[in-house]
Amino acid sequence: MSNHLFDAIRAAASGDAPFIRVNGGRTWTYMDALDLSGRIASAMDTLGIRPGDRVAVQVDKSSEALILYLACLRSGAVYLPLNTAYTLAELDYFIGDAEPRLVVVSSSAREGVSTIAEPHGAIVETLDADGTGSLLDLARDEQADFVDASRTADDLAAILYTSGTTGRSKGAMLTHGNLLSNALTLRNYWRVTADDRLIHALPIFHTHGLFVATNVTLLAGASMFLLPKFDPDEVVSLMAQATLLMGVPTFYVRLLQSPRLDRQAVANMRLFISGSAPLLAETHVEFRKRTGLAILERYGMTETNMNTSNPYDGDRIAGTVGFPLPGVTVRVTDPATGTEVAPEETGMIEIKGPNVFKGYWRMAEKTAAEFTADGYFISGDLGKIDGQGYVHIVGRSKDLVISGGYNIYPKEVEGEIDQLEGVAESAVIGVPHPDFGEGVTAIVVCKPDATLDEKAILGALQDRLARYKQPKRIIFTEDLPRNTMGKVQKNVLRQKYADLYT
Ligand code: MCA
Ligand code: AMP
Repeated sequence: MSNHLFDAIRAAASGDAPFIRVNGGRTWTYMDALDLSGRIASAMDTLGIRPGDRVAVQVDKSSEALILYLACLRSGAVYLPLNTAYTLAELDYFIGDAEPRLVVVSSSAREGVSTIAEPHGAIVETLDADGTGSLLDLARDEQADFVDASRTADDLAAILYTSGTTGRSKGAMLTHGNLLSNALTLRNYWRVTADDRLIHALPIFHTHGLFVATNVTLLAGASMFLLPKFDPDEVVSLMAQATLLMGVPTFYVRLLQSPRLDRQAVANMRLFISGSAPLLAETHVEFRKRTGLAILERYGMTETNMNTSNPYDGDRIAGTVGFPLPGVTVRVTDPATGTEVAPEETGMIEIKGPNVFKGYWRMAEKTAAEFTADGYFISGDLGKIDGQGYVHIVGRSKDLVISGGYNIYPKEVEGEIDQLEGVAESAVIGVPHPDFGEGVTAIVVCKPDATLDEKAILGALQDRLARYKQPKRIIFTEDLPRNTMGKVQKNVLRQKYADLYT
């Protein structure tokens, strides 16, 4: 029997070598991770989890949480990580849609989540940030020598939800083949070896921290310093022992605010990688001036893993996302006609390759709508390929805000605001923000005689939307600018409020 992704992870693992280093705490060897993942997989088997069953996980970052991901791969379950910021109202949709057999949450959330999960027939177990919890209690009594489930390249390894531009969130189905092919490509492209030590400060419920950072580390037999969250001071301190950092642009903006960041601090570091949102050219330039090192920017999506990367050896050009990765085809087409445009011309970025997902969970029509007739995934990002072959992202055709590397779909926030008593309509936009890249901003039109203020609206959103989706500012206005078709002109609003946070 073979398990497509986990067999490769097992083959790269050297038993005594360190895998996870917890700052000021325990070091987990690869053997330790194999042992605990085997026990957890056995415990899930005892609970009745079978290959193909979804396991939803909303827990704080910990070594055990990463090992739970490995246990799911081994048991053939489909791993479904959820942002810890999601409210119960948001969780309700994901659990109803994905119908997980098991939901793992922190013990403080157990009661609330059980009321949602149990009516859907899910079992609820716990895992806390300190590595304790009912799932681990069950695992302790189990055997470590679990027989890994048979999984082919085409079988699902994970479902990651991405918010929908026009309504409900969509579960992107990622296969063992998608994850393994992309991780091997990145490992080779970025020259990651067993000698590398990654500073892992990203959340582990998204592609960046889960697949890019973790799978690449695993497939290189490398190790990681696992931090509970990003803390610039701690990251600068760790650089003396580390070789690699992967982060969103906000990491680099905040690192530059540290007077401790200089050439000496990065003397041991081999590579700084940025992605998930545009890295401002000025951040790239400033970082190079301070450290002597050029940040390597790459471009990816939940649906496709990583698509392009600046080169390891050649010029890493600020404001570009580099070249298509080996095996990945990137083209730019005219959105009106679908025909490929000439170099330097702007159009829709489309992607094809073994990295591209299998489709949206139980949404065959939405899936079909996002692929071209010849099998390219339509990214929703607007860009161009220059004469040297570097890909540039110049905008988005999808109505999306990216704040600190998290995606926020305005439609979802507008839907919540529009339901409030006294609101006539709203438009949610992203405008330049010095820390988060874009700041979520709501422009609200009130009904006559309504007495709403910023505080009242923000208060009402508190339990409805995850914190990062909540607007940083609410602006009241008499009416929204519209084009002749009656569509709100968000570009006009973005221009008008461009200096709000600067
Ligand atoms: C936290 N807050 C945020 C964000 N994060 N608000 C807007 N955008 C955010 N990203 C809220 C907090 O709840 C808090 O609210 C206030 O803003 C300030 O919090 P702070 O302590 O400064 O935040 P933090 O905890 O330091 O987090 C900032 C962060 C974090 C480190 C940038 O958001 C982060 O780790 N982002 C990474 C996201 C990521 O991994 N994206 C990859 C997606 P208050 O104080 O008012 O309560 S994968 C992807 O995009 C594709 C595939 C790709 O290419 O990688
Ligand atoms: P997600 O839905 O979280 O997978 O976010 C994917 C989106 O993030 C892409 O479609 C891009 O719009 C954006 N993105 C990711 N990496 C970059 C980058 N290096 N530069 C600009 N945008 C990026």
